[in-house]
Amino acid sequence: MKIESLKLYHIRLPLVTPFETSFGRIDHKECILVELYAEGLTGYGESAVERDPGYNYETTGTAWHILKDFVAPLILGQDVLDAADFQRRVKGIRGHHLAKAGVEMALWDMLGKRDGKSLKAMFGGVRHKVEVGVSIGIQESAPALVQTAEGYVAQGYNRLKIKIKPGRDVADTSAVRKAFPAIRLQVDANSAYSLETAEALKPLDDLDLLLIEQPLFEDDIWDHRKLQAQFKTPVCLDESVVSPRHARYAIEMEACRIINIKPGRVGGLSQGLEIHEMCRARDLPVWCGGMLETGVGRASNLAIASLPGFTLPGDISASDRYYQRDITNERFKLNLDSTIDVPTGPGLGITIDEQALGQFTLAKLELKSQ
Ligand code: OSB
Ligand code: MG
Repeated sequence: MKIESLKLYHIRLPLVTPFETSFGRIDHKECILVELYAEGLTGYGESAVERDPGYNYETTGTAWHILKDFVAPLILGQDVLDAADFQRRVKGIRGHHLAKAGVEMALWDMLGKRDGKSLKAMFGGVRHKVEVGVSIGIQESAPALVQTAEGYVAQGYNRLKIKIKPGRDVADTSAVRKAFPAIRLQVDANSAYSLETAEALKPLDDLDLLLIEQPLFEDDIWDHRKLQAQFKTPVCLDESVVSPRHARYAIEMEACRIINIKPGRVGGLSQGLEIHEMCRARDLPVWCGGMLETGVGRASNLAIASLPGFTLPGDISASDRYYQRDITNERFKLNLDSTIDVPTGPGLGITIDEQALGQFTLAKLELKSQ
C-alpha cells in the first residue's frame, strides 16, 4: 500500500490506580499512537513505550525521534506490501523495537481493513476468547496487596501476577498464596535481582507459582540459566528476549521454560509470530505480556494471544482495570471465566474515540509524502 501520511500522537492517559514496579511508580500511561493513511484507509498502531527508560531504554521521546526522523522517510510515498516488507525497510535502524512495532501494527490494521480480515484471521488464531490475568503493582504492604488481589478475584480474574522487588518478595507472595490457595499465581521482578540477591527468592519455589518472570538483568540470559537450574518453578523471560534470536539463545541455554511474548519488545507482530512458532515447535509455553496498552495495543495483544501456542493466561486485563476512559470506542470486558473476547472486526477491530484522543494528546505530528 502506498503510504500517504503518517501521524504521531504522544498521548497520556490517567490510570485508574497507580502502577508500581521494581523500576518505579506511575499514575499516568504515556505512549505513542501511530496513524497511517493509504489508499483511502486508515490504520492505527501503538508504540507501547513509556515516558521513562525504566522497563527498557526506549521512551516516548526516543520513539518520537526514531519514528519521525528514521522510520517515516523509509515508508512515506513508498508502496509497503506487508509486515515483512516493512521489516526489511527498517532493518537498518538498530533496536528501538517498541517504536517500530507501532508502525507495523498500523500496517496490519490497514491490510486487514483492505482485505476484510481480522488480525486473528490473518495470524491463524484458533480461539474466540483468550484466558487473561491481572498484573498487580507493588502495594503499600502485604495486607494491602491481599486486599487489592481480593478485589480482582471478585471481578473474576483467576490468574494473578504480583510485581516483586528485593525486600518485597517472599512475604508478599506468601500472603497472597495463603489468601488464595488455589489461584494461578506468578511473580515478576523486572530485572531487580542479581544471581546473588536472588538467593532470597528460594522460598518462592514452594508456593506453587506458575512462573517467576525476569528475575535477573535484562541483558543476562546466561545467569538466568544458572538460576533456572536451581528452581523447580519455571523461569519466564520478558526483558531478555528482544528478538527471535534471543528466544533461541534462551531456549538453547535452558535459561527459561516459558517465554512472555510482547510483540513490541521483539520488534513487531511478525517477530512475535516467529517466536510463537519457534516455541510451539519445541513445546515451550508462551503467553502474551502487556505494557498497560490502550485499547489499540490491547486489541493486537488479544489477536496474537488467540494462537494455539499461547497456553498460559495473558497480561491482558479488561479496559476498566487500566482506564476510566480509553482512546477506543470499544471497551474490553472480562467474561465470567476469566477470558476476554478476541476482536472480530477487520484489522484490529477497533475504532478511535476522537474526542478522547484529543483530550489525551500532548503532541501531534503529521508527516506526508511529497
Ligand atoms: O514487565 O510485564 C511487565 C507493564 C509495563 C511494563 C512492563 C510490564 C508491565 C506489566 C503490566 O506487568 C501488564 C499489563 O499490561 O497489564
Ligand atoms: Mg514483565
